[in-house]
Amino acid sequence: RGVELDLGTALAEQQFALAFQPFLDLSGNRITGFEALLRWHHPVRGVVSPAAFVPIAEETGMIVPLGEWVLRQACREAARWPKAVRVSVNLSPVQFRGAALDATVIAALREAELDPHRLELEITEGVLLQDSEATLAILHRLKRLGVRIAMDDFGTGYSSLGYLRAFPFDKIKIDRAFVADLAVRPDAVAIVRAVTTLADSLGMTTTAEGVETEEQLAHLREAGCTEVQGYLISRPVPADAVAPMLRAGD
Ligand code: G
Ligand code: G
Ligand code: NA
Ligand code: MN
Repeated sequence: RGVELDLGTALAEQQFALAFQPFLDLSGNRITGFEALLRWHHPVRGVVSPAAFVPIAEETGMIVPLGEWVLRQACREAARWPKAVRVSVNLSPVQFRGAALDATVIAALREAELDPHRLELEITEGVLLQDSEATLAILHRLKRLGVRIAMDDFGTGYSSLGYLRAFPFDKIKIDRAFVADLAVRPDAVAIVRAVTTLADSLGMTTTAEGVETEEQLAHLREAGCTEVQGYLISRPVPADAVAPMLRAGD
């Protein structure tokens, strides 16, 4: 398996980079943060999407050192931004096994001297499906530091309402499948409204992902969505494009 071997050398040879995609707050029309998205600049294959290598990194355990690199790099980048907006990092369920995750997060924050309130961790339902006692303990320790927790890809898979009550989420990311349907299916509008209402009553905010058209944006505004993210606002950009974007917002 070429990719397996490659991942180790790729880390050592610094072939990974982060791209950043902004969140736009709909009440103030301001950029309130960026999601860090991992990119592998392979010397032969070119840019490889995480969809192609994260599953393999999860199987081999490489996701642990790789995920640690992502956390440290995201915190370091964010500490240099001209505005104190949030940075959001995707976590794999595998990173929650072994309970060292909170120590890794604390070390990344300290090393970068980043305010913990500026870090947000995006977790998927896979995290909730495994040992929930241990996972909850880790999430609560992170929350006590001031780190924010977001539920990613909400509405796909088996996401249950019970999870929303049991886990300390600050934000729900509405999966792009619902956003894509907004202009074509009335039930998608109803679902998005229901999710924003539910989030509101639980004290959580909502972010709609994959927003590509003005029509989708109009529906999301009307539904009371807190933030949007997607190609309509900006594609993921290289790290050095973040500062100019933040300054342009003044
Ligand atoms: O950026 P892109 O659309 O190619 O991302 C594809 C998938 O990879 C998405 O599900 C995204 O959440 C995931 N992903 C991107 N960056 C990271 C990362 O740093 N860690 C993990 N675990 N997943 C990531
Ligand atoms: O699973 P997660 O939500 O983390 O996935 C993030 C991925 O979604 C990134 O790979 C990013 O490139 C992709 N993405 C971001 N905005 C859009 C969009 O407007 N449309 C589509 N189709 N994909 C998007
Ligand atoms: Na995400
Ligand atoms: Mn998502």
